[in-house]
Amino acid sequence: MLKLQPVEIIENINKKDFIKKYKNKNKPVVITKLTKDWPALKKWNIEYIKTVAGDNIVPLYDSQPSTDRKHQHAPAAHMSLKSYIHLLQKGEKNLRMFFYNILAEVPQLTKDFNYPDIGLNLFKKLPVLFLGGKDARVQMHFDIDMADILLCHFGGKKRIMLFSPEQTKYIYRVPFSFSSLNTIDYENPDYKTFPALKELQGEIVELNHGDVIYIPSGYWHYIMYDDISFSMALRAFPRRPKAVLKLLNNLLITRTIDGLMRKLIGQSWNERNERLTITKTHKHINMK
Ligand SMILES: O=C(O)CCC(=O)C(=O)O
Repeated sequence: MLKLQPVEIIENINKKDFIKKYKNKNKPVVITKLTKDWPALKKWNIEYIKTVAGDNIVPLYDSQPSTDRKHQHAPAAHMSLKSYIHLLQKGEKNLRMFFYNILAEVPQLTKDFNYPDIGLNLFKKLPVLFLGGKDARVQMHFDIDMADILLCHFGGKKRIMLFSPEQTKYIYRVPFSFSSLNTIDYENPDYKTFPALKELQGEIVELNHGDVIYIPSGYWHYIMYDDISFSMALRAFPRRPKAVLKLLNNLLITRTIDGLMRKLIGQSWNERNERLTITKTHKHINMK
């Protein structure tokens, strides 16, 4: 097993303490009562989502690594939300709804929650929804926009592993991507093939209906769905110059180069990056 500490869990917190204890320290925390006054706490379950948005055609993503010239973030399928939910209820676990824009696609849901005043400058135009089936997995990644995230969870259980940006050197980050090597099983790490994982130190927590987790900017996360469930992410874009530069670099340079190289040389670009992932990561442990 990886070295994982429990994420701190609190009931509630005021703005001043949140900024001091968590935001300024880039420290994740789960807040269990932040949603206590939201209509969503009573209303939001999978059947309700089906009622309000069942006819919407939604893009679905799988966890397959992108190969050849396929873009890293291309959807694997499209179907109506009610057909998708039906698939999930029959045991589908590979297809997930990812970054679905609530304001644009299901504005009715915006009446069911508010933007907590806890010291994050939350961007009100981009509440997004993530939905997946029991046993779905979200690959280890960090968010390209370097946002501070409040992930508000509903409908069942999900577990999250978190790793700070300082742990990047042990995580097998694939160059020109925002994720780690897809062949790694973080739940049953193969230390022989991936010895740097022995050095990796992170945190883990289980989220239940109504819980909110604060994921600081640049944090790696790996998600395990234990039930059919969904989360809404509220995000605050970075303001500190270092994080803004990272965001611009991710969006304008890293992503552009990756897209161009995939188009130009296809699969050999992916293979080159996978090889580099191993050599670069193993340099860190050999230097110790
Ligand atoms: O909960 C999920 O399915 C994914 C959430 C996530 O990866 C994110 O907010 O960046």
